[in-house]
Amino acid sequence: MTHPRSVPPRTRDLIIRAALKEMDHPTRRRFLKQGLSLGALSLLMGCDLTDESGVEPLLRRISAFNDGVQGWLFDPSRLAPTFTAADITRPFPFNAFYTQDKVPSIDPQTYRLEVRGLVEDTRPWCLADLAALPQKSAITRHICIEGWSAIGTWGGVGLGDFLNRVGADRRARYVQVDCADRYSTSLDMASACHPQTLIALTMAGETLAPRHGFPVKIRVPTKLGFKNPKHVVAITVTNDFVPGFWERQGYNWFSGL
Ligand SMILES: Nc1nc2c(c(=O)[nH]1)N[C@H]1C(S)=C(S)[C@@H](COP(=O)(O)O)O[C@H]1N2
Ligand SMILES: [Mo]
Repeated sequence: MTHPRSVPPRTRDLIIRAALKEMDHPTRRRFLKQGLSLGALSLLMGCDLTDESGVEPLLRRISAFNDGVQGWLFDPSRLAPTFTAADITRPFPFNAFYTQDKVPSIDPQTYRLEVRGLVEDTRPWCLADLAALPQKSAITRHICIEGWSAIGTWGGVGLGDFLNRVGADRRARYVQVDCADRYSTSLDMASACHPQTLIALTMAGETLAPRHGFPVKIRVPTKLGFKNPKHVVAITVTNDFVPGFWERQGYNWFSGL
């Protein structure tokens, strides 16, 4: 049996802070009256915290939308589900903050992927050089916060492998991604280096279609669709947090699945 006290103090504080942030006023008053302990919190939430397996459901309940706790819960060795060719969604839906006729048109000859920030090698990458790196692919599900999901095959370079190759400082907090259509988002370093996260160059075995992010999309199957930036023009390794396009509209930054 694991007592709540076995949770490290720093994490305990994080959980309690996260919980306080999520609580409405009457709940917060009750929680404060019972004392700010993890035991009181589990009682209040109606969760059984008699063993370690209770911690996750508790955390999910109190702070499904809290970045700090989601980051702490993220298990880099846990894989997003993969599917078979028969599961693939055709046609694959399009989504962007604009309509399809506004999809940016990018010249593959002059295109360069910029690499900036806390990296040793800031040489920009042309498409041929990216295509010459070891490639991998997976059939995964894309889930859009707007209420649809679809299954597709994305192929490309492992983002973690790429970050190692350019000598990225893996202790940095964020991998900031900027796009040709002025969209942006950022990933926590653990998600960026997750084995399924790709610098995607292909979809369904073919060059990415313009509407699906030509020439480069970051495919992150462990996160919601809006954390999968298309038409990527720059990757920056940084400790500076920049809220992305949808994060500025109030979407949760971590947005893990
Ligand atoms: N550059 C860019 N990337 C983007 C977006 C966008 O508007 N611009 N929209 C995001 C959202 S909300 C979704 S659901 C997916 C949609 O990708 P798809 O058109 O390939 O289905 O792209 C994501 N990446
Ligand atoms: Mo989305």
